[in-house]
Amino acid sequence: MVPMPKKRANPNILVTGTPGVGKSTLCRTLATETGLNWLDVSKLAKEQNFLEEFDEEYKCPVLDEERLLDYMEPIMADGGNIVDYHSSEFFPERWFDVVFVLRTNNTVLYDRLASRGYSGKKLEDNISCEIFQTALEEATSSYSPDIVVDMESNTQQQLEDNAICIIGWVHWWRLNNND
Ligand code: DAT
Repeated sequence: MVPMPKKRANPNILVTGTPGVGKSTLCRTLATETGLNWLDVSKLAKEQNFLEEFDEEYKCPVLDEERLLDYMEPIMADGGNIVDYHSSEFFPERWFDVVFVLRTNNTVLYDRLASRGYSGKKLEDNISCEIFQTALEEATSSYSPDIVVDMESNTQQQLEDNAICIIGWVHWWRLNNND
């Protein structure tokens, strides 16, 4: 049964994009500046044991989406969360008030992922995803285009500008959604 939506005092935000585009770096600042709860889904899945068998081809564990969603449902119903994940299509559309998609220039992203220790197919696949704008397409096909915002995340200046923009949006949302 789909739970009834209830009025929330704080928004739920999704920050998505290819690994390495700067989601965690941005979310950390946003959580500090807004007091919203940063939910790093990869970390949560590890901590709560929502990872199933290991995918040898992609060299990563497979996520048990159903258990993850059940766990997140009451947290999201309360509002006030910044969800940080590289994929966006399996979350219920009703959870989010806004979706930010970070994007990074391919050569910049290549260097960031290489210095994180990515190599071979894993590195190439992530760069291809960024070239083909997979995260942006996934977000625009899963959520209303009105709430999907595309942001460049190549430089420190852009990181700061993006943070200021999102913090401003949170203030705006609070003003418009609280009596
Ligand atoms: P993600 O959470 O999307 O995987 P991250 O926040 O861990 O990415 O960032 C990856 C690396 O890139 C990290 O060393 C910080 C750096 N970085 C992130 N955003 C940046 C930006 N806009 N400009 C310069 N460096 C950035």
